[in-house]
Amino acid sequence: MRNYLIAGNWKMNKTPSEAAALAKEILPLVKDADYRVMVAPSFVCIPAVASVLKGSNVIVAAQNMAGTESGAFTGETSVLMLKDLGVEMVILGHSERRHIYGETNEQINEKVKLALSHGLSPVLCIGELLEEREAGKAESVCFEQLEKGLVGVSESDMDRVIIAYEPVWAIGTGKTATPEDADAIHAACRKKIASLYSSSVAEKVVIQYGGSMNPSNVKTLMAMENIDGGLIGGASLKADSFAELANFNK
Ligand code: 3PY
Repeated sequence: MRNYLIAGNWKMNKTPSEAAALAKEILPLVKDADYRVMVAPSFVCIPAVASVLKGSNVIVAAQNMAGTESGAFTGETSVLMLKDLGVEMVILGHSERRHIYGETNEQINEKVKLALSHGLSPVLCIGELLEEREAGKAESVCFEQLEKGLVGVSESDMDRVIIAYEPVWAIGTGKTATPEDADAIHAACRKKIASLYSSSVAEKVVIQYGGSMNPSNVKTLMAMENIDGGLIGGASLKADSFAELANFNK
């Protein structure tokens, strides 16, 4: 059984004091979760959230980071700063970063390698646009994002890489891929990873589903063979619904 990960992507929501309050509310509700639980507040909320979650079972992640360690990069946040705050994971290549801010596969790959070299686990997001799905290109888009995002990542580092499949048309729209459709892409990505690395890496790699996962669809999604967790947007902003997701198996 893979090391499932239920993760909240809080995006650009909550002030530091609101984020700390949400973390406080979540903590007792997920303390007995059977799987890994992670939250990703915005950069400025990380110190407040990390201090609430210190020593708990909830992992603190960032939603992005710079592709370089330090220097003249106004407005950017470095992996060193994140590590110093106790961040253990970082979401990279979210579709909002790719499509609103124009991040390329090459830039995302730099970040993936930098995160790994500093001991952080990257959550590499992949996923197709609606028009790409309709043109029958869902798999090929995901394969390209996977392949280019993982250039130079060694087989041993793959232990720390998490993949999040987020069909862009299902993000923040309330539309979810059917469990079967999502599982088919997850299975295809696993095969692709086997061809890039080995079947044992592919068998172990955690592939989360993201895109309007919520308490009413989590069980059917998580019942699929190749779905190993969720990267959750809106439903992670309320303690009770996030807790339901984290405890989906109870
Ligand atoms: C969503 O579910 O809206 C997400 O984008 C999660 O990252």
